[in-house]
Amino acid sequence: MSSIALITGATSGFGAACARRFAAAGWTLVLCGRRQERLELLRAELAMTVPVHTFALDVRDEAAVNAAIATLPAEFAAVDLLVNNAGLALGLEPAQRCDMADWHTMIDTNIKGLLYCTRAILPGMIARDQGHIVNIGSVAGTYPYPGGNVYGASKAFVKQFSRNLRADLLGSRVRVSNLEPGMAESEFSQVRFKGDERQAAQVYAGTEPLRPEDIADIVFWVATRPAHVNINSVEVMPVCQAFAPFAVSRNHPDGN
Ligand code: NDP
Ligand code: 8X3
Repeated sequence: MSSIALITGATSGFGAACARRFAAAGWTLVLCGRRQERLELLRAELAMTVPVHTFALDVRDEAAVNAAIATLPAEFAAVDLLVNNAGLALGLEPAQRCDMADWHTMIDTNIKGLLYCTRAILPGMIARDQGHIVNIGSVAGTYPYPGGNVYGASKAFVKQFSRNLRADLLGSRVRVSNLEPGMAESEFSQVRFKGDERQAAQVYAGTEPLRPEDIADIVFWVATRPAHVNINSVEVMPVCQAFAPFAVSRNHPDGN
């Protein structure tokens, strides 16, 4: 019997690439996201290869998450791998100018949505003493940058929650990993800049960013280590991205 992967945010970017990567290896797929038509296209593409179950889901809706997981068809119910991928950044303004509604959306999706999915899936994994949760964090959860404010903080939550889950799961065979990518080209920047294609394109101009397929390869590698091996975290950037020195303001009135 093939392993079963449930991937949130499968309608685009990393999630869709993960669906294709795991399908290529024969995994059974449970795919969700809000855009039903994208899910249907993905199912049409992949269901010839592997069993695929799709359902429209907004991960911010706790009751909907619980209902969807509780009513998975029997052949899809024993989820071996949860890829908590659904997430987004909104805006790149300094904190004092941010839209509070954007902050709510990021917290509700990146933090609370991930918690709802995890909490709904975990009891089954514990009961079967088998399973793996791969969370999609970000380098933004470790390294601050201007305008990263709540997005980075939400990914710092994902990082520490992943580690704390490992502490709680000690003694079980359930694994937890946090994947922390840097700049990758997907719909991420179109979402961040609310459909401003020009601003989104500028993020990747003149660079060779990570591709969703690069991330899918890493998720697949993390998920296919021997059962006694837990990859705690993977941080990955494109070669064209690196670190800057600390920023220093030189506006002090007593300065030279
Ligand atoms: P995309 O915008 O291409 O994909 C995001 C996915 O999340 C979509 O499938 C979207 O589906 C889904 N999603 C967003 N909100 C919700 C919601 N409320 N309920 C259900 N699904 C939702 O971006 P990426 O593939 O790049 O991003 C995937 C993850 O990777 C995110 O968590 C992001 O923060 C993270 N990441 C991205 C990086 C990058 O540079 N691209 C780098 C590091 C991390 P739909 O709209 O159909 O609901
Ligand atoms: C996305 C990467 O650097 O745009 O998580 O925040 S970054």
